[in-house]
Amino acid sequence: MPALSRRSALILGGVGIAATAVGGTGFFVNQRLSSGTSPTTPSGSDLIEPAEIRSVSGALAVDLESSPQQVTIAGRDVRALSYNGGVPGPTLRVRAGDTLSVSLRNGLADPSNLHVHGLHVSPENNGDNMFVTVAAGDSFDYQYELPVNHPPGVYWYHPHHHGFVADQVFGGLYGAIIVEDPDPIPASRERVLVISDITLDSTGTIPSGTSMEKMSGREGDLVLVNGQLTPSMTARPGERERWRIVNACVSRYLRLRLDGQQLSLLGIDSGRFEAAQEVNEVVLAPGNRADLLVTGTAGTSVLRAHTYDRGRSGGMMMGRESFTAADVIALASFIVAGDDVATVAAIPGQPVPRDLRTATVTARRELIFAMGMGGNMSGDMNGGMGGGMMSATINGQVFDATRVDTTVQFDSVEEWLLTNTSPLDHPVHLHVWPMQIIEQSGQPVKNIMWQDVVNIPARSTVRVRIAFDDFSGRTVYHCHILDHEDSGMMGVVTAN
Ligand SMILES: [Cu+2]
Repeated sequence: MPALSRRSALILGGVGIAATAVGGTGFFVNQRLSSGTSPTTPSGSDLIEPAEIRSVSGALAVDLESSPQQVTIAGRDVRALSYNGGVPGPTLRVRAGDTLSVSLRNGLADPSNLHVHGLHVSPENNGDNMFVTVAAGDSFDYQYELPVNHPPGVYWYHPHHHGFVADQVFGGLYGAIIVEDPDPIPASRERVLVISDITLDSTGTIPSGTSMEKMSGREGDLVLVNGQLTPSMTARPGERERWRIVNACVSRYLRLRLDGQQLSLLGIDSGRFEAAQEVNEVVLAPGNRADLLVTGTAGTSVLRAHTYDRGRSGGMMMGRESFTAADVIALASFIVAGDDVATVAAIPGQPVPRDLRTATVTARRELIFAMGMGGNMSGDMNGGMGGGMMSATINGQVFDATRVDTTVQFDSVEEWLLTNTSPLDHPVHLHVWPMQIIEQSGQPVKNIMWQDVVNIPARSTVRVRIAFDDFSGRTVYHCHILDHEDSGMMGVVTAN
């Protein structure tokens, strides 16, 4: 099977081709477009990165305004939601020990707030406080003090007001946060790739999800990189690039491949590996991030999202029976040409990650993530899924901001068994404190794996350990399929 030429990659990434067979192994399906529409900009335009704002002398102060804006997405004029006029919002670059101050103005018609996803900062007061409501038209000043030993890596920000999260993120509200390395990792170029998905109707408006879409977790028709449809990147052979990848999709899992190129994974979320790992693919659940090194090999490669099976509905209510989509989606092209570049310097060794497998555990508990009929067909459930037909619960309960579900002892290590009884995967996110994955489906994990979004496959279990240190206070854990979170699959945890 011949390699995809740049031209065919552009065509495949473009419009109007429903499906093109590739080598008989399957179908390479073009991104779906809403019927009756066609983008005005050809794909393959250069990747544009979000504006960047860097901390200076230990401080970064930024004004963020969320508002409905006319923006260009996938080459079309679209009415979307935006931070500071862009989709994504600006990239915030900070260092361990910095103070990040964000003055959020909510220019939306609905309540909102801000979550700095993955940052190890206080959840109290004007920190990463999930109980803050910023009403339409109001402002709120957040201040985040990063510890001096804050892990470097890729983080992100997005709204987190219960009941509105999926709509606001799907609408375009997300941006990257980079915590720089104390010792730089040599790379010829750094790129921020915020991957999101979106659906546009014929008028360039983002439709609100149907109740069926919300039940399964909505997936947009278009998968974008920095708001662009199949942009292109160029490099020279031998160049080592550093890609900061964010999965900002509301529900879509990304099984990313860049065949033909050498990929080396520095870490996932705040979990930096002791040594970079050579990989063929990277799977990111909604909310996960990858810190990836790409060393250029001459030729054109296509960054693709391959199929990922996140389960089956098994129920008559679901819009789709299976989420094993046949589609392989082209996200971007990577064109490596020109003279070879001299080999770049070696990657400096990274600290040995903390390992809680030998820690003293003060408490063990189980969280059961379940979906099902709510047992109340009258439509007055708290779930907010419409019609009151579906429940998305943790330990049998939907979210209640006035209830504390889990009280942990500050400065202790706990072991949590995360159990998913439902036929769909749930990516579980705990704020403030990252989780070390120690067991998957009853099998011990050999490597030291730290993540802040941990996928619990359908009808499966994952065991994690958590060190509730550095910050006390009240925050949340929830499913990062944001439609599930909005429907109630979220709980409150207090460390004190
Ligand atoms: Cu879920």
